[in-house]
Amino acid sequence: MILLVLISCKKIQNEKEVTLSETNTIGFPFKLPEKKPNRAMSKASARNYDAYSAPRPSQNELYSQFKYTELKGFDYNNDDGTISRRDPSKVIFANGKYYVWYTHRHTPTPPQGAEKSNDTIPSSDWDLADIWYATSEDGFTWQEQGVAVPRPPKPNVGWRSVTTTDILEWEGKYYLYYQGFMEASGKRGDDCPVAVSYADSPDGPWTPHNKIVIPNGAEGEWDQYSIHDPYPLVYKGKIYLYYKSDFDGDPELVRMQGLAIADNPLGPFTKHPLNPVINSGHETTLFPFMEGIAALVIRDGNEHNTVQYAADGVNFDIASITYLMPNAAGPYIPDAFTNTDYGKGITWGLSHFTNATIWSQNHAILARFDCDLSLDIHDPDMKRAHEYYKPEFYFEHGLNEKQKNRILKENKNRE
Ligand code: AAL
Repeated sequence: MILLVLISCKKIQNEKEVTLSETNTIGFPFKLPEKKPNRAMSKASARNYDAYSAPRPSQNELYSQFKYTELKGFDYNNDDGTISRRDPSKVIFANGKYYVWYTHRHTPTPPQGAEKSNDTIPSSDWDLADIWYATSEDGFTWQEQGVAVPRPPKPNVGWRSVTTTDILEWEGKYYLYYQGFMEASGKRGDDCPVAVSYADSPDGPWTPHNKIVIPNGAEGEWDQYSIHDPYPLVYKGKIYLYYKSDFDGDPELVRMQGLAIADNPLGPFTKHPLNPVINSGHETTLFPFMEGIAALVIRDGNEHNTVQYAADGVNFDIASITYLMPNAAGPYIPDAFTNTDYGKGITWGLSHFTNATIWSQNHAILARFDCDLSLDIHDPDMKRAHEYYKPEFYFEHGLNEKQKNRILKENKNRE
């Protein structure tokens, strides 16, 4: 009986498929239809209309290339690894200039790993760090202003290192969220909760709240150890704070992103029951877009190198696939805190390059990225779906010794 139904369904299905495809009496049109044509379509042809806001990347508002500019104004002590600047916040415009905050490490030596670390020797590039800030007239040349949030005295949250900060403007006051380390990163993983400091002016002074505002998850939960890259936006009249966590344990950490929501910058924050809401990516970068939230999902996970979109700020889909995405991007988002119901998107920001020279001088540098993920501009030179890399660029990404030996062995076995 069951077999009969299956055969008849298959038959119906086959019949249906047969009949549908039979409707395609002519081939797919030469001129790419702007709208989804009413014809039988393969999954891929249908997806080109269902999954993207336009059938061409050049017309897809959430597709962009990324262009990079070296910044002026930051000294890295001849790149000897003793000075590092990384994980920039979102850029804001206030008092007629741009502001950015970032992790600043100035230590006697480059990072030496958890074993060799001590009160002055850093374990990692973001160990023994404080949060500094800089301002700029044009976003290319920056004036470093100095420390904004120093490490608090022991045993306050963040006494070992305060890093990876991001800014929120709420009811005329400013809030800096940051990772607060209570031990050298790497001793027991990159474990830390999130803390916050507040001020009436972007120039400070900043008052530490000295309490954990985004706690680690319960034992056994995905975010039980690390709450990283706190990233607040104002959305639907509330604070939507996205964050990353590293889980599943070493050696191959899994990175995903979650959401915590609050009505007050000092909390309580409620973690969204559907967390994680983004299944890939590393540092968090998101912005209001149309009635929803868009996200840059950079490295790590099946959906790395994608721009994603959630019309509700929670359920993200891939909106485009791109490349050379900015690491730890802090965009300039004019409507990040305006509680907009129709976000306009982004065109530039700051990002970082880690291990800017060699591991023995391990340090990171800040850089500027530009893109066209904005409804207000249309820059065709940002919307090309290909880059012509020189052979050297590919040969730089060469085989390692282990791979070469494997191939040599395979060749030997073939003889
Ligand atoms: C970055 C961020 C967090 C991590 C470390 C410093 O990429 O994800 O800040 O803790 O790496």
